[in-house]
Amino acid sequence: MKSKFQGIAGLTAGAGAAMIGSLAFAQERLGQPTPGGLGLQQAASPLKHSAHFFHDIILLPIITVICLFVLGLLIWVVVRYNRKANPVPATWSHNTAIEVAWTLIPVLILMVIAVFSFRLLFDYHNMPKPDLTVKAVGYQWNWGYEYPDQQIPEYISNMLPEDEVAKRGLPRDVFRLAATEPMVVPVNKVVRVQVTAADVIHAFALPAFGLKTDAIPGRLNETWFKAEKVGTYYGQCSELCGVDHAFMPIEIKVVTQAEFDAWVATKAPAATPVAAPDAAAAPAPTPTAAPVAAPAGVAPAAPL
Ligand SMILES: [Cu+2]
Repeated sequence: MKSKFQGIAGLTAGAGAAMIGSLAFAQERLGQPTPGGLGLQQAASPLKHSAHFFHDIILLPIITVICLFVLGLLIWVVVRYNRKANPVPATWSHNTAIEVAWTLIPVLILMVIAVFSFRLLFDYHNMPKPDLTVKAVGYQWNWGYEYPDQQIPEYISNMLPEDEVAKRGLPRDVFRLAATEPMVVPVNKVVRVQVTAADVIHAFALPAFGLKTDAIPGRLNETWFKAEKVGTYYGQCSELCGVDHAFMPIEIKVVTQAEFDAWVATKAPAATPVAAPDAAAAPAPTPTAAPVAAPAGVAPAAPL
């Protein structure tokens, strides 16, 4: 029996060490998942810090204490009240004090959780004054990004093919996370993301910023983030949207204000032709020249 307990203790210690090890490793990876990682992704925005606090400081201790308490009760009942230890069971039922306690205590626990949960919800809801607005539109199966204030028309962000990942010198791990053209935003600026979809329901999600907002056709949802560090951050569509749901990643590149301004200049409407959502199916953009006028005296053709 003793060796069994030693085995369980060893397993627990091993799992704990593995957990600490992977958490330490996860620290090295900002903006992307870690193979074998545990817990939430490293935070890179105020909302994600609040989410970490709610999960790590409020929920996890409460869950752990409840699990250990219930486990202790089960073990106590099994050991103390099995047929051998307690051959003649008591015949009473109901205990008012216990029934009041097991109703009130969970209510109090839920109230504590609710207070912190609402505080986090309000953090999401109370967006500070935005410095920048980006419209993200979900399509089957890519994302379109538009910057109305900068006059940047919508451009399409597809999944980066595997050979292109290698060509760009990116680590193999970011295949299916990296995109052909990322969303680009300046660091330490409040970015308002307006989220919608053109066909089915998608979801705009990026763990490091704590983003997860449904993209619903005919509805404009809003979320926000303020990236704290320059870098590349990855997310994915998080609503099962069809056969290529797994292949519409979200890449957000956070740069300095100067780099952002330079990028905006390259994306100015004069420099880049407007990318249609479905470039293959859409007709080529027509030149902005005035429509050809019908020669004088010739009646325009009747519509068919
Ligand atoms: Cu999707």
